[in-house]
Amino acid sequence: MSFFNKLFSKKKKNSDKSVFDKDSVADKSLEKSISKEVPSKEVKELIDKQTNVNLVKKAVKNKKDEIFSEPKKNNFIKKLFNKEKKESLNKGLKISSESFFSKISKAIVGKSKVDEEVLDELEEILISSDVGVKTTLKIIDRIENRVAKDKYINTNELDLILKEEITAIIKNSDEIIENFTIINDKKPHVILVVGVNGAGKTTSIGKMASYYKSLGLKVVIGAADTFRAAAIEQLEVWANRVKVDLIKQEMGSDPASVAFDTLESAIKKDADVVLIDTAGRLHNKANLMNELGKIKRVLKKKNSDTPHEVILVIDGSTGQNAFEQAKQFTKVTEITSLLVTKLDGTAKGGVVLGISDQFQIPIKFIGIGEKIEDLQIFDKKEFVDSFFKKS
Ligand SMILES: Nc1nc2c(ncn2[C@@H]2O[C@H](COP(=O)(O)OP(=O)(O)O)[C@@H](O)[C@H]2O)c(=O)[nH]1
Ligand SMILES: [Mg+2]
Repeated sequence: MSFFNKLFSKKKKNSDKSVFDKDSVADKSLEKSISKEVPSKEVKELIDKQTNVNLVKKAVKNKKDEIFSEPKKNNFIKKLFNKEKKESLNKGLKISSESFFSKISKAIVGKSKVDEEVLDELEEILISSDVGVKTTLKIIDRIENRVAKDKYINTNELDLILKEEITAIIKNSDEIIENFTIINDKKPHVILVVGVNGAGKTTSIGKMASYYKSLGLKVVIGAADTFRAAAIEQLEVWANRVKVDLIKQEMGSDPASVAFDTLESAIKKDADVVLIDTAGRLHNKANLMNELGKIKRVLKKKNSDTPHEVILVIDGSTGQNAFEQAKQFTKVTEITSLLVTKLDGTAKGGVVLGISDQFQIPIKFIGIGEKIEDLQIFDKKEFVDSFFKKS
C-alpha cells in the first residue's frame, strides 16, 4: 500500500468513527470533537513522515531553483554584457569603419561589377587602412580568384566577399577564446606584459586586472617598470582602483627582483593571476633583451613554468609603426599573444588584420578606450562585423 493510500485509509477510518446522525446538533458537536481528536500514534508518524517528505521536497525544489535559476541569470547578464560589448566595440571602431566605408563607397560609385579598377582601388583602401602590403595583397588575390570564377560579382556583394576573405585571414582568435581560462593547477598564472613606452601597458594591466578579478580570480600586480617613478605611481593608482595587491620597490631597483617578489608574494597569497608591468625602452635593444631575459630567468627560479604568457602591447593607432614594434619585440623575446590598444580614435583599425596575419601571433585583447571597461577579448568575427558596420 502506498504511503498516501495508507494515510488516506487512516483518515477514512477516523471519519468512519462518525456513526452519528449528521443532522443532529449533538452529533455535529460530537463529530467536531472527534475530528479534533489527537491522532493515533501511527497516523502521527505518517503525518510526521509526510512533513519530512515535504520538507525534503521543498529543500530539493529550492536547490533546483537555485541551480536552474543561476545559469538563467548568468545567461541574461551574459547577453546584456555581449550587447554592451558589441555596442562599445562598434563605438570604439567607429572611426576606422566609417573611413573604410566611405572609401569603399567612393570606389564603387557608379559601378555595377567588381572589375580591375575596383580591385585596384580596394588595394589602395586596404593599404591606407594599415592592413599592411602583404596582407592586402593576400586579400586582393583571394578576391581576384573569386571574381575570375564569377565575372559578374555585383559591387553590392563586394563588402560581403571582403568580409568573408578578411575573416578567413584572421585564423587565430577562435582557439584563443576557448583557451582563455586560467589553468588552475598552474596557479598562479604569470603574465609578463611588454611593449614600447606609451603603448598602453600600464593602462592595459589595470584593465586586465579588473577583468580577471571580475571572473572571481585573485590578482597580484608587479611594478617591474622601475625606470620612472611615475610609472610605479600610475600602476599604484590602477591597483587601488581595481582593489588588487601591488608589489613594488624603489624607482631604479632591479626589475627582475620586483618580478621575483611579486611571484613570491602571489604564491604566499594563493593568488590566481600575476600581471607584471615592464619598461619598454626600445632604443637599446640589447638592454631590453637583457632586462626581459633576466626577468624570465628569475621567475623560472621560483617556478620553472613561468611566465605562462608574454603579452606584447602595441599601439594600434601608430599604423605601420605597430608592425615595427611587433617585429622588434618578437626578435628580443618570445611573445605568446598581442594586446592592441587605442583602436578607438584611429582610422587605422586595419592594423589588427595585418598584424594577426603576418606575425601569426594571436591577438588576445584589444583596447578601445582609456576607461577600465575599455578592454575586450579579441573575437575576430565580432571585430570584422564591427569593422564593416555601416553607421
Ligand atoms: N584612447 C585610448 N587610450 C589608451 C588606450 N590604452 C592606453 N591609452 C592611453 O595611452 C597612454 C599611455 O598608456 P600607458 O598605459 O601609460 O602606456 P605604457 O607606457 O605602455 O605603460 C595613456 O594616456 C593611456 O590612457 C586605449 O585603448 N585607448
Ligand atoms: Mg607604463
